[in-house]
Amino acid sequence: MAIIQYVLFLCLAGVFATSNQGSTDTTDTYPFSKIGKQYYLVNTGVKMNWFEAALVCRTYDSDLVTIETADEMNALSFYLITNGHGDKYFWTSGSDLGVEGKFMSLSNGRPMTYAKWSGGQPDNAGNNEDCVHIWNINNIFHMNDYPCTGQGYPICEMRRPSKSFGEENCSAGIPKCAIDKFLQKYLQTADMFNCT
Ligand SMILES: [Ca+2]
Ligand SMILES: [Ca+2]
Repeated sequence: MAIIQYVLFLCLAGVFATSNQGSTDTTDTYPFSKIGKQYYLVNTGVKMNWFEAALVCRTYDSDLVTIETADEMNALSFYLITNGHGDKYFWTSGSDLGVEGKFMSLSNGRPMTYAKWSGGQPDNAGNNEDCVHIWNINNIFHMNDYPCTGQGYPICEMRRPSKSFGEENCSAGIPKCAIDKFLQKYLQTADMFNCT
């Protein structure tokens, strides 16, 4: 009898472990903190160059921050100032490494849609400023192009779930459902090129 109870216990433990994995993904945000409407990891442990900062964020399955709106910029600026980081430089995902003067986000591969440059920036000083950091000018953080090999701290942005797969019939946090939707869309698109 004791063995049956033990087996039952193991089965139930397995069920609960599985159900825990599949639920409440959205509340499991550690070590990211909510700043404004999104989650970020502001890493002020070690200064590093832009390339290292991008890699650090990847180790957290995240990306260097792409600041997309004035609200996002203001929320980050307020957080950094009020938490005693007003004297530090922080890396963002922006760079014009590919084509001089064309600032792109390393995180999403697209042109930067928002910028809050400080006065006279971007100036590509010394023909050597291709990475975008934020720095504090008069108690508000602004953007500046800066040498990619310069030093700063990473701000990593937690990835948001993609909404492009038609999630109306999918429960949140079930990757297989998203993959199924993606494949459906892909196959529909592929059919367009099938002329036979
Ligand atoms: Ca540049
Ligand atoms: Ca500059």
